[in-house]
Amino acid sequence: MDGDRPILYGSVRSPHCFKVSLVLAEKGIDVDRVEIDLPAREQKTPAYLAINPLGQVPVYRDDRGVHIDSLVIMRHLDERHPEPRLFPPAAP
Ligand SMILES: N[C@@H](CCC(=O)N[C@@H](CS)C(=O)NCC(=O)O)C(=O)O
Repeated sequence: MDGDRPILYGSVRSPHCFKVSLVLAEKGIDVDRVEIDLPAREQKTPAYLAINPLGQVPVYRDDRGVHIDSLVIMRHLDERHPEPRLFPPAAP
C-alpha cells in the first residue's frame, strides 16, 4: 500500500470487480489497482493465494485489513465511507 491508499486486486474481466469499482467511483475513493491475470491463472499462484486463499478476485486491502468477496467489500466500503449511503442498514 502506498501510504494510506487502499489496493484493489481485480480483473477487468470480472463482473464482481466491476461492482466494487462502481461503489468506489460512487463514493469517490481512490485506490491502487493490481490487475490479476485470470486466464494465466495468476489467482492460483502462491503469491496471490497468500493474499486470498480462495484464489479469486476481488480483494480489497486497506489499513483495516484484507477484505475478500465483493459483497463483503461493498458493505465494508459503505460502512467506512457512508456518504453516499448505498446499502440499507443491517437488519437488527
Ligand atoms: N463470491 C465472490 C466470487 C468471486 C469470483 O467468482 N471471482 C471470479 C472472477 S468474476 C474469479 O476470481 N474467478 C477465478 C477463479 O475462480 O479461478 C465475490 O463475490 O467476490
